[in-house]
Amino acid sequence: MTDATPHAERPTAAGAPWRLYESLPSTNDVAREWLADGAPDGAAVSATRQTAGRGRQGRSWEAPEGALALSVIVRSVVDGLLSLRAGLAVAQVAGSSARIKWPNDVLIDGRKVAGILVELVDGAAIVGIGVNVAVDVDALPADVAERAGSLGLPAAEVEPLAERLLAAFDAALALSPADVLAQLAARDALTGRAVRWSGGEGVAEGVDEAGRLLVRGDDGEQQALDAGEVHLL
Ligand code: BT5
Repeated sequence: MTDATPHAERPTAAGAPWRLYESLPSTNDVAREWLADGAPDGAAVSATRQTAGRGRQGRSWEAPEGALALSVIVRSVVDGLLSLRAGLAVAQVAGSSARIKWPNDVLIDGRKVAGILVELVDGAAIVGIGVNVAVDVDALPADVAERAGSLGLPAAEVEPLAERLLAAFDAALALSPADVLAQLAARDALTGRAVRWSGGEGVAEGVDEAGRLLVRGDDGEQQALDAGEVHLL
């Protein structure tokens, strides 16, 4: 449980409730409590700083001053493309140079400016999105700073960007799987890159409608791989 109270509460563009906090341990955890309390589809929690942000597989996510941490409760479209739908939304608000690196990163000039963590709870999803909106990358831990980037916006832009991101995510949820994949293809950071998995090596060739990475093995066969099975070479 968190004792924090939002500094503001207002509707998203789609009319769902949105609770805005200054600082939280993790917006995904607050969203999870709200979900258990019956939060409606599209309900959102945001913070401009996180003290215990989570990445995937037990990794941590740094969200110091100038960060946006946003979690959206999704009850309507819970499919294997959710993380990519969120990535498309981030890329749209981050600008034309933003690229999506399957399964959950958004890069600018090869540097990670955003990460996405989708958690499934009782048939609903909590889509957590961390964006370095105004983060001073050099102030991140050295190993993170090495690969991180920032949108380089002023701190006053964090909440306005969150509002645009929520609207873009709503639009991305309305896309058909085929349209998600078409939009991804225009922003895909992985296609053509060499990858390795437990069964072999090959080249990334896009994503399928279940959200799996398509790879062409050195044997000429195409396979679909889940996140966690693949390493970039
Ligand atoms: C992710 O995990 O990229 C998912 C991050 C999701 C964060 C959001 S914020 C809102 C919501 N609430 C939460 O508690 N979490 C979500 P993963 O692919 O496992 O990447 C984690 C790795 O990214 C770390 O091990 C670092 O190497 C790197 N990293 C950590 N903080 C970063 C940052 N601010 N910018 C760029 N890279 C970072």
